[in-house]
Amino acid sequence: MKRFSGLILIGALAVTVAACGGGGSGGQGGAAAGGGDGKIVMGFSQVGAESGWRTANTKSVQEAAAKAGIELKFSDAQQKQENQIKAIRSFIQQRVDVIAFSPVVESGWDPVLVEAKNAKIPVILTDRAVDSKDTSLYKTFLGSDFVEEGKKAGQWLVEEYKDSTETVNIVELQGTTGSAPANDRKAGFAEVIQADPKFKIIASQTGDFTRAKGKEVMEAFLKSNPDIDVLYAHNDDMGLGAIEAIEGAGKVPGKDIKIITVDAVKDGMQALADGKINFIVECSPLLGPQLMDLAKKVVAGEQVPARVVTEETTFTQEQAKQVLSSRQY
Ligand code: GYE
Repeated sequence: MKRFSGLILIGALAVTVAACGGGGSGGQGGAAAGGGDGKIVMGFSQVGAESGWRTANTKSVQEAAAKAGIELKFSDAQQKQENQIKAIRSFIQQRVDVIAFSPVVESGWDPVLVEAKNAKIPVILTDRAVDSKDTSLYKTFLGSDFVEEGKKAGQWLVEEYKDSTETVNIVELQGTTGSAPANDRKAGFAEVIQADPKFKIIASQTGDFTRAKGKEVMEAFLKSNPDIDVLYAHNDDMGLGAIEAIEGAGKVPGKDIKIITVDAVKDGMQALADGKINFIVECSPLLGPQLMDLAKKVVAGEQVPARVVTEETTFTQEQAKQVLSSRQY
């Protein structure tokens, strides 16, 4: 799928030479890997493996690439922006056909995106957005509407306490600091609950989207706040960690402290069906098939929509019981 250029010829020659020499490690660059067989080569920089959502997302991307006949160069950034920037630079050097990545935080991407643009390699944002003013730095953004997710969490809470006049003390476990889902889920939730002054966020801190950090921060919340009514966790994993902390403090999750989370991964849905979580806003990690479709179009030079939003729902405890066995992740 490469444009013709002297470089490609040299690349092809290099592969031939390597193959003749009995090398053929398969770890060559885009031109080499894609050389001859017309296969699209995608460089994908994943955030990490911080949550059940992320694991399901990685699986979806890998399976969809294999199914679509796209060669995937997968790189795990271990939640570090510098690792993602390094991976993207390496994809540019390897001259892959398309770069897709899920930016760990929103800011600070312009320089490396300009490098990709100058190298004429199209970029697709997957799952999370960047805050670059120049939207020509990427072709499209595929992922959820995180503000909407935060709003849905807030709307459930408003409904749940509609007959109560007492203060509702809320603690919030935020996702990774500076990430789009943390920023947006916080904003959407705040926007909805601020309409009624009885809702008070008495503590809000990051749990980095992990179970371990969710537990640790919830333990601290419980120590300094004896009167917590509600926990809003930006993902299931932090909520599940917090449940351990709540039980450890001798309280009953789902009853003494009501819990709202986002994602709807298996373990979260199980806890919801078991009555330990009260409400989950779904965020689908199954972005692989749509990503591969978009990649094919972008590489072929076709127009794609600037934004592709994933369709999602919400789950109550009753609904979780009904759908649990048929969940894919
Ligand atoms: O909600 C969380 C994960 O970016 C939507 O990242 C994703 C979020 C997801 O770690 O569990």
